[in-house]
Amino acid sequence: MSAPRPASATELPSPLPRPEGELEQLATVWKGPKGWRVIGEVNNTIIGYFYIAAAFLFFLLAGILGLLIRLQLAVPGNDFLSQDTYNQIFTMHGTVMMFLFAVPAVEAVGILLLPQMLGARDLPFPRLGAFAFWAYFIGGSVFFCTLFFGVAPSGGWFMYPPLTGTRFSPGIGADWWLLGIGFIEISAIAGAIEIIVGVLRTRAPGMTLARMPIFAWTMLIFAGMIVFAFPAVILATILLELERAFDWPFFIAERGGDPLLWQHLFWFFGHPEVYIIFLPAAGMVSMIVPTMAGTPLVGYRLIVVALIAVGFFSFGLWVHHMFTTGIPARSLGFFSAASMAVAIPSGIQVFAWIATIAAGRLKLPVASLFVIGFLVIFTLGGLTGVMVAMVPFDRQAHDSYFVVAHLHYVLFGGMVFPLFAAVYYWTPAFSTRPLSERLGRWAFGLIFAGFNIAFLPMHVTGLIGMPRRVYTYPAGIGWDGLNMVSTIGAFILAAGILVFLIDVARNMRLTGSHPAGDVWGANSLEWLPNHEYATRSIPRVIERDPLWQQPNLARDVEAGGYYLPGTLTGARETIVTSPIEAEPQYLMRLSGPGYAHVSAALFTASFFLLLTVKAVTLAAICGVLAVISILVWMWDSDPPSAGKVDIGGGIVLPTYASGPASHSWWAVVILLLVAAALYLSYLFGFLYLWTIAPEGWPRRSDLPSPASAWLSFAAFGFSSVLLAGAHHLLGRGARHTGLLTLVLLAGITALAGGLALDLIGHWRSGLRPQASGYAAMVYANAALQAQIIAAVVIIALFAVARLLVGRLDGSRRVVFDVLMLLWAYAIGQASFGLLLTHGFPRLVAEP
Ligand SMILES: [Cu+2]
Repeated sequence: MSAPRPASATELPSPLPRPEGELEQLATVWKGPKGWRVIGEVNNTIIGYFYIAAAFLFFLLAGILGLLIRLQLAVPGNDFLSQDTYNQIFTMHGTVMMFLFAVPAVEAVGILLLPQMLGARDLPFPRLGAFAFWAYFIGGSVFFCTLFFGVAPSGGWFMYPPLTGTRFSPGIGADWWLLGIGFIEISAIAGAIEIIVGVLRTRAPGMTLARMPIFAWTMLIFAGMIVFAFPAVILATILLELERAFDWPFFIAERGGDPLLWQHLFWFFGHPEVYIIFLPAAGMVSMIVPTMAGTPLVGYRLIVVALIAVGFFSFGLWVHHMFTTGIPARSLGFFSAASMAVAIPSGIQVFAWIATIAAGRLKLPVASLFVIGFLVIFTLGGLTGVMVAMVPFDRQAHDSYFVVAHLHYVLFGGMVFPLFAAVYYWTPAFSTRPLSERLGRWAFGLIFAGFNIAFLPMHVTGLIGMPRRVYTYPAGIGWDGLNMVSTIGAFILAAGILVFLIDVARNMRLTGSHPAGDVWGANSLEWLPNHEYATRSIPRVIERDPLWQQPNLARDVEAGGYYLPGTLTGARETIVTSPIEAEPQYLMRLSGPGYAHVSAALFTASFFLLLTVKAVTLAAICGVLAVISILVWMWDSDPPSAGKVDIGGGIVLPTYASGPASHSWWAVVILLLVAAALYLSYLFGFLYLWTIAPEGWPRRSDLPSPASAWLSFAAFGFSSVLLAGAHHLLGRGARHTGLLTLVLLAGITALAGGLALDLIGHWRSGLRPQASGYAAMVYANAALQAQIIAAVVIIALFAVARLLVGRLDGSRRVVFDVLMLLWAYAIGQASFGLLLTHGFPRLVAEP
């Protein structure tokens, strides 16, 4: 390790002895429920464990499916699995790995590590994090079980129509995918919102953005990418499900739809998805390498820039998955060049790690071995990536085993190896001892060798012509030996994972109260002494590698010498800081354990799953119960101010914030970005179908009379006047409660009425959603507006209820602020929808 520099002067730590009973009180407030009641726990440490365990379970299950695939392909002409079963198994292998393992596993590591790493007691919305976990776990388990009943989806993990339309996939397998995955994406978005607000607003005082650990940077970018990428696939699943359930022909070419629209929407999500998984894994590597090399990370700022560049550019690459679909040559050139260019910022990171290793002396525990394995395998995957980015090569390799090899090198190398490194590295921060070095070396050796034996030959298998997704092949065309080798490799890989499992099981048996702690001589805050309440006091960060540059930090933090050494309001608390400079702003009170968010997750999952099996009445009941659960959960979530408190070091903070300063306001703004991304995806689809199939579009005489659109506009305008009025009235005090209630109710009525008028106009002009891709898009607009408007109506009624019982007023107003934001957004989006579905067709229509 480089010689620790002395800390520069700060006002902390305070030398005062801490008051009697302070520590006991802190521990009591954070003490979690025991026994079965633990399902109500919301503390990130517990939820993080659950999350990681569940993600790993799905990894094992999908891995077993991979082994079944390899068994079937081991010899030519095999009848071990039937063709239909094989199709379900490879579809579920890909789907579960991507949606139920990779993204949740990364989110899980974030939820577990971020608070400690940032110096927060917990992330800002503990119940939202717990809700995201339960929704994912319940929904994912049911989704996986469809395999046992032979009703799993079988159209491949990217679910291309027309194969997945009702004509070629008549059963409910595709519906499971669409509703199940759409739902699990919602849980990923909930987690992403928590992570963004957590990273930006709950860092320890003094941890400016430039001092933030790289892992936190990558989680921030990860979550930001989820916000913009996932809505595209959510929209795609909504459209395809509408087509399957009600025959709205978005993807049916004969009726003015286009199956390629699915591919665009899917890969607009699917390509960034690769980086969504990879960036946090790279962030983990950027934490492990400096510790193991004993020297600060080389090129911190350059890495941050590279990360942002990768995140940004990855949104401009989706068409490279569609090179063989007849895209115009000019676009091919652009997307080909962009795909090769993204190797540059990715390469910057690789070189920064190599430079860091060269600058220090690398210790080689198992965590480092997995990092080296990652560097080798991911670099190879990157190289084949540059190859398939070239259009002529891709034409040959497309849909062959070459691509299967490439994607496993990128995903397994880029994500699973770093994840194993992370588990070996961070176990002592949470467990009484590190994992076994001896078993770990065996696990690494088997996994590394098995992986390469399984996937390296596949490059050749693909190049000599074996297509992916065939369930068997004839003997004697040169594929037999290679496939057998791949199968043997897969089982060696599985043996390595078994060794790892045995090690983890042995480690978990040794329970004890104190984590082993900083066994590697690390530099970041998660290695401070760690309890249920995180650290005893929240440090002031003055350098980028605090544990190296402030040598007494651990001792002083544990002695309560820094901020918030106890509880000031008797609740779970953490400090909210400013987003860039991390200056303390207010004390946030966090929600404790409860069950409403668990029942919300249960009923939301039931709603989607029952809808799949067409149990509409039951689904509706579950939907209502889900909304009620959410409202119960929200009822206590906006406690009144508890006055000003002294967090130590002479800093006095308020205990309440509203408007743009509050963490809730930030969360809602991010939610609105999600909504806007969803609507932009829709706008893309609408215009795309217009450019592809203008013949399905109406003539001017078929369009609804402009009167209905003007009436809708008037209703939305009236609603916005009432919105402004409500805002004004709340500021004027309690005398106006009755009038305010009236204004709110009239405002949401005008909003919903405007949408109804719009729909009536289209319906009366004779337009039916089944008629054409255009018609289906017009009604899809109404469906999207209805979603947002329903949310506004529910929250408005919730606000009215709080107003009437005195839980909402001019100062205790977070719920009201949330309503205002959503309401204003709903008016904007609905008005835009009018322009799009009434104005635009009129503009382009033939007379
Ligand atoms: Cu891609």
